[in-house]
Amino acid sequence: MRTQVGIIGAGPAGLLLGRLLSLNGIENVILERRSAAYVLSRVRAGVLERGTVEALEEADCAERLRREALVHHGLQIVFDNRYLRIDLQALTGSSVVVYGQTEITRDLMAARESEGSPTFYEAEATKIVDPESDRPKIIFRHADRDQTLECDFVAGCDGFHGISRTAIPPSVLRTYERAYPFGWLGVLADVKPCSDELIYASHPRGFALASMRSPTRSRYYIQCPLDIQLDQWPDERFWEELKERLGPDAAAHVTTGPSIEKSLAPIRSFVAEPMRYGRMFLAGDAAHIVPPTGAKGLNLAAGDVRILARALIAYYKQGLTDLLDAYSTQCLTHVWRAERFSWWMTSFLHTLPEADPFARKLQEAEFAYLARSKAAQTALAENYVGVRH
Ligand code: FAS
Ligand code: PHB
Repeated sequence: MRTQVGIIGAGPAGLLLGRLLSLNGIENVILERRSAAYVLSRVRAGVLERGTVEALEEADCAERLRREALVHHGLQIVFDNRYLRIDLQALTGSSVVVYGQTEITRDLMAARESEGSPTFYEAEATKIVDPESDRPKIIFRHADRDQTLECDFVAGCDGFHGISRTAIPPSVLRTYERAYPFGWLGVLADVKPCSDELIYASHPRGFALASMRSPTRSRYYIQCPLDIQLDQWPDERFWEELKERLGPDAAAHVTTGPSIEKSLAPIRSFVAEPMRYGRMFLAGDAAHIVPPTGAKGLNLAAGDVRILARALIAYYKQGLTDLLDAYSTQCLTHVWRAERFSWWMTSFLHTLPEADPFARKLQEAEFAYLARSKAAQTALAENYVGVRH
């Protein structure tokens, strides 16, 4: 089997890249180890930067988003029950939209289906052969057979647990990591959100986040130890803990109800450099992970893909290689900016399990400075709404 660009992974990065390439007449094949239903069952990101919306517009996949997405001009920070609104629109002239990653995946899958480009589900890539040659190959297992996809380029869009990074020799690959001593317990419920805007809450018992997917569907998270068992967290216990941490004003507006999804996510910062090796390019979580506190993960993936799609289009349409050569450096500038912001938001708002009093006093000082400084609020707002790629 042969194509121009072999894409490993049908998450947002792989699907968006495939769409942008197909719209520009560049053949591509997507290999996804899971079923489409499984990919759609994962509940992940919720907040889109303007750049991500632009990418979906470019991909001609934003029609439903335009209809259903919620535009948010601000967000709330609650610190020990003290409320502070960050006016994103007034401080940056920009806003963010709330539209679930699941819906983006659904829209991109539907577009790919209608354009007829090949996607192999339950097809696990097991090896990338000769990534530094001009004829790299992807070995994959599908329908109980080992098969080979020959291509001009390989896009490793296979997430944190994918295989693409292993195609970079250990002598070349550099990784940077910080694991946090807590996770996020997330709940999705068909109940009215407690607020029109997101609430990021820091409480001595831990962090909490009130988000949403629509005016009738809420998405909530609480910081939790990494070793919890989901069956120790029945809905009632989750709702009580959430309300305690959000503070009395927000808690008074929390509508409880049965969870339709409940999951634990580990929190980590991770970057792999370089994001290119020969004709293999890493994009999205395959190259970097950020704590979801800054709502950057999906947006970084979209940013990588916009840059990679432009580079591949320039190669095939004009024979240019300069954008391909600049890909890793250009992406990593945005990646490290998002890593810093996500680390700062996480350190500011989460309680460390063995937090000493000094650490909590520093967080209190951070909040006090944010509350009185337009410059500090602007810095937060600029990073939250993100940069154009
Ligand atoms: P993905 O991981 O989404 O997709 C990679 C795909 O590759 C998967 O479908 C996988 O099955 C496939 N794959 C892996 N190995 C393969 C192989 N060998 N062969 C073929 N296919 C293979 N971001 C936010 O902004 N906000 C959030 O709240 C948030 N919450 C998250 C919660 C969890 C539990 C996780 C894991 C991530 C969360 N993220 C969040 C980050 C998330 O949204 C990612 O940034 C986003 O999914 C990145 O998309 P991809 O890079 O496409 O990676
Ligand atoms: C979500 O809605 O899932 C969400 C929103 C903002 C974040 C993290 C997750 O920072």
